Amino acid sequence: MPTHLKNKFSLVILLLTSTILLSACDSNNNNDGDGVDTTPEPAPEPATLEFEVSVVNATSAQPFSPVAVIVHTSDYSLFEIGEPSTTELEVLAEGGDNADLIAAAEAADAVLTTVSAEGPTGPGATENLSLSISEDDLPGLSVSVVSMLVNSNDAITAVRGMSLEGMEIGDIQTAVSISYDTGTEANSEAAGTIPGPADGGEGFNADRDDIADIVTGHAGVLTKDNGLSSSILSEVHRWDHPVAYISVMRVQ
Ligand SMILES: [Ca+2]
Ligand SMILES: [Ca+2]
Repeated sequence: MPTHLKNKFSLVILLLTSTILLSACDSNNNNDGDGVDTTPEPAPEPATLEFEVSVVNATSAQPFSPVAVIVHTSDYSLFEIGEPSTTELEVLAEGGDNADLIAAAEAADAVLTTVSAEGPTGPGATENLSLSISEDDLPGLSVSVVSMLVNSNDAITAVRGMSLEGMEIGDIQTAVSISYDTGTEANSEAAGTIPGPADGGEGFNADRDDIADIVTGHAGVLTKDNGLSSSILSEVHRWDHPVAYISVMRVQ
């Protein structure tokens, strides 16, 4: 081969070798040969959903004890109609203290989170409480809400298991909430037995002296103005209709 051709041939070999080496280097860039970088992206953080729970006290003279909100799956229930109350619900229903109920809920596998109002909610007032829930936890989740009518022996209002699934931003669900008798204390209305401002009497008592030791719809109160002379209550403490509006709105 003439010298000038030999030099040209060497140059071609050198260029080819360089191209192969560069190609080899490129294979470390995960472009699969199609120019698209396939390096795995870090998984996105799950979105945080925000809900607001509102409780409107629709009574004339029954302050609500600090509202308790529990977010849970279908394996949790505040109570069952016709079944005995738990002791922690009895404590709430007779004295307005939700600490035991919240603690028991927090210890349950089926409960994701709880929130408590910081104080009572007066007649005509509204309590608003915020909930933050990871989007990944939403499937199967419901919210339950409970509070005592404090000028009573053991009356509560509650919503049990309002589903959060499928709620879009701006969606609102509202329950017209009735009252329940927890069946853990006789409805004597007697002085010394009612913890609210109408009496300032006893709260929780472990005795169960009600007509039946089961949770039922509440029959309301009689009061001294309606013939029960031993009652510490007057007609303003009565109710014969639903006692609360309980709403859940998704805000984020
Ligand atoms: Ca009762
Ligand atoms: Ca009791």
